[in-house]
Amino acid sequence: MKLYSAPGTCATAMHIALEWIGKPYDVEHIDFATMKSEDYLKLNPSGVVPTLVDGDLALPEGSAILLYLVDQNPEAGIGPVAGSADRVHLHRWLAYLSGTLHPYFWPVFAPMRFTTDANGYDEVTAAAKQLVDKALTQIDQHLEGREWMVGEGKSVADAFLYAMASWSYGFEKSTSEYKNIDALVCKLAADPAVLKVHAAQGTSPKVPVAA
Ligand SMILES: N[C@@H](CCC(=O)N[C@@H](CS)C(=O)NCC(=O)O)C(=O)O
Repeated sequence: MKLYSAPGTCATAMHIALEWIGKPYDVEHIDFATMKSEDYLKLNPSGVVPTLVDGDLALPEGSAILLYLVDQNPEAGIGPVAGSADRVHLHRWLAYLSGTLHPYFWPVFAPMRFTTDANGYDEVTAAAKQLVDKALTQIDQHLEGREWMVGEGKSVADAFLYAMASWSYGFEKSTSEYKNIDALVCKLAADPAVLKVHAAQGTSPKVPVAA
């Protein structure tokens, strides 16, 4: 099994999941130019990370990869298995993280993709930060009185949130201000598997890396 990733990106979550599973895997960190190369576009037509390659399967989309890893490794305890009561909540939160929170960050990191007005980047960034705040507030409220995003134990949804929450530690309203999210991030930042992923990436917990 091989994961294509890049340091500090959402693919950090899939890398953490592979560490939690504990079976052999390869990870290749690629840069933005390689993501747009002809060979890589055959694996991931969007030209982004993550992509998981498992035999003949080349699977893009972070949430699909996380569900695949849960289903292929039911004994690993990295998320509710198909058919269990909590499984629907795993779908819900992976969809929210990949479909709502993640896209809200993009205009902050790449405002030029969201306006044709070269003088309008500050406004795009400011508006996107308000959306990030809205989504993080909703997640923080969900975490009130809970230890983990889904069910009673850590899951791939926590790893996915961990990866994205790291992006806003440098914002005017830092991730630290969402106390339940920050508590979850701090817990995972002490997880040996997470520390191993940071070491492989050359990154550190809570230090923002532009996605
Ligand atoms: N919908 C995709 C989005 C993945 C994505 O945007 N990945 C970012 C890193 S966090 C990326 O590789 N961006 C490169 C680019 O947009 O050029 C998913 O959930 O896997």
